[in-house]
Amino acid sequence: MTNAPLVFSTEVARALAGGQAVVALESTIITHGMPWPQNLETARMVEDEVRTAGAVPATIAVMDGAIHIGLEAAQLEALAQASDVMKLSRADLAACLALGRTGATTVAATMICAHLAGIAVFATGGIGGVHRGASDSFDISADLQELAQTPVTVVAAGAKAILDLPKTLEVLETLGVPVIAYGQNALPAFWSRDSGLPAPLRMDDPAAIARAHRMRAALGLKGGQLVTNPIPEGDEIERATLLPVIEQALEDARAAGIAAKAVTPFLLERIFTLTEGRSLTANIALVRNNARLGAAIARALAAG
Ligand code: PSU
Ligand code: MN
Repeated sequence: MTNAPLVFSTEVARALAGGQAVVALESTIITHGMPWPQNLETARMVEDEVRTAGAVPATIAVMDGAIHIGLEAAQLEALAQASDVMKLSRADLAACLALGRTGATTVAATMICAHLAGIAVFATGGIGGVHRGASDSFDISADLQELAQTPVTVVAAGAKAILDLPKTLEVLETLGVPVIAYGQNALPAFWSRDSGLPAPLRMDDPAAIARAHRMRAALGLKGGQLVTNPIPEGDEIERATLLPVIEQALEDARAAGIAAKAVTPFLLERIFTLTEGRSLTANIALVRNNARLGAAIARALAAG
C-alpha cells in the first residue's frame, strides 16, 4: 500500500475495487497541449471514448494538495480553465503537492501516479523524447526515463515529429523500453502514420500487448511498454506538409529563446497557428484513437 495522498473519483474507486478495466489519462495535454475550449471538449470526448470501449477513464492531476485519480466534471472544467498550473514531471510532483499548488501531469508524472493507484494502462497523444539539437541543449524528456522504470503500458501515437525520432528510438532501446507499433511495421509519427522508420516491435492484437505487459512483470523487468498507435487514415497530416511547418516552429522557438519545459507547449501552439488549426484536429483524433486501444488493452489485462 502507499502513503501517497491519492484521492479517487467515485467512478474510478468503484472500478478498481471491482477489478474492472481502468485507463489513466494525463492532464498536461489539457493545460499545456491544447487551447481552451477544445482542451475541455477533448478531455470529455476522450473519457467517453474509454467508457464506450468498456473501460473506466481516470484523468490524473494534482489539486488541493492531493493527486486526483479521476476528476469530477467540475474539477475537469476548473483545470481546463486554470492559469498558473505547474507542468509536472518526476522532478516536481512532490514539490507541487507540498506547496499545495495545482499541477498537470505529463506522461512521466501520470505514469508514476497511475502506478501508485494500481492502474497499468495509460493513453495519451504523444510522448516526449529527444529534442532536435539535443547534443547541444541536452533536452531529453523525462518521459523516456520513466518508461524505463515504471511498469505502465503507455499508448501514444508515436513521438511528435518536432523531436529527433531516430535518437528517441536509440535512447528507448538503451533504456530497455519495448517500442511496439500497433498493426503496422513503421513507427508512427504523431500527426502522420509513418515516420519513415521501422518500429522495433509490432503487435496486432490488444491481448498480445496485455500478455507482454504481464510477462515483463513475471520476468521481474522494471519499466513499462510504449505502444505506438498510428493516427486514423482520414485524420493524418502528410509528413511532407508538416515538415516545413515544424522547421518554421523550431526556428521561431530558437529566435524567441524558448528552453526547457516551455519548448513542447510553444512548438505545439506555433504548429497549431501555422496549420490554421489542422494540427489540433489531428491531435484530437489520435488521442481518441489511443483511448480506444488503451481500453482494449486494459480489458484484456482485467480479463486475466
Ligand atoms: N501529447 C500531446 N500534447 C502534449 C503532450 C503530449 O498531444 O502536450 C505533453 C505530454 O504531457 C508529454 C509532454 O509528457 O508533452 C512532454 O513534455 P517535455 O517535452 O517537456 O518533456
Ligand atoms: Mn524537455
